[in-house]
Amino acid sequence: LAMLGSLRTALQNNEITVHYQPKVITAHKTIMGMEALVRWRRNGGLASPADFIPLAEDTGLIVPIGRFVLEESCRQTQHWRTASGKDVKVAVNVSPRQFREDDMPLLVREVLDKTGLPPGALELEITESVLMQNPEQSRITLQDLRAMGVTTSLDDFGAGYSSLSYLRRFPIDVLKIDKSFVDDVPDERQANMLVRAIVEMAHGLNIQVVAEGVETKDQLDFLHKIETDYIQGYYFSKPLPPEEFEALLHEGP
Ligand code: G
Ligand code: G
Ligand code: MN
Ligand code: NA
Repeated sequence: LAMLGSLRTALQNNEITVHYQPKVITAHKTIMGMEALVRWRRNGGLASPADFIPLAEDTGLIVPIGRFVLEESCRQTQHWRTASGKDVKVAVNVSPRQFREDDMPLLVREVLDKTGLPPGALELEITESVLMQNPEQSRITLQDLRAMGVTTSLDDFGAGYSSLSYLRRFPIDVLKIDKSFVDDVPDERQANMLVRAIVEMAHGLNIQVVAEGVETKDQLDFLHKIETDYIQGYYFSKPLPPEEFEALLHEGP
């Protein structure tokens, strides 16, 4: 309850902030974009979204917080694109409740117009559970987003009750292979087989693949060998505050 009280005032007190984790092109090791990850400056530390997103989701506070994260990360990304001349793209997590808002695509349109970010430089990350709970509305929302030129990725793929049929039934552009699979490559044969099959299948459906939670060179080498398009994980960088991400972007090739 104490947390709820302070979460209600977090936005107006400028306590909500966004960190960025690079996504790297596996074949070239160059940064293609980043995932925006919300943080809450609280009691002198940084609260992790795992601790407050569920509460925000239950109370509806996720709607204004999500709107802030979307606008802030689009604004920041467009600034970096102009300042660096690099064609980077930002991926923003959208919670189930946010995704179900009727005017979600309209909000996205407004944020793109306001920040000047081209639609193709925005990706929205959703989870399978959203599609499961609300297939009809989800399809319409995803189609609206695609018509706008915004791409969509399926986060934590394989962690839940994944159904391959989603990939055929919904307009999804990218799969993010859950860290729990990535953790077990290249040492466990079954994980290797699964990840390889996911990548092949996705490519067959014209879907790109990101591996999440990559921490070692051995994982990277395996994922490169099986042609995983993009890598995200501590091996390259943890999520960084904007100043540090900017430095990383400038030092890259
Ligand atoms: O950095 P990590 O602790 O950042 O994130 C933990 C979880 O919180 C992840 O599952 C991530 O998808 C989720 N998350 C991070 N940022 C956001 C956000 O802005 N909105 C929503 N809905 N979830 C987020
Ligand atoms: O659910 P989602 O995929 O959005 O969650 C991303 C979460 O994973 C964030 O909490 C982020 O900080 C964390 N993360 C990103 N890369 C790594 C990694 O290489 N190792 C670990 N342990 N966590 C990671
Ligand atoms: Mn995510
Ligand atoms: Na994710």
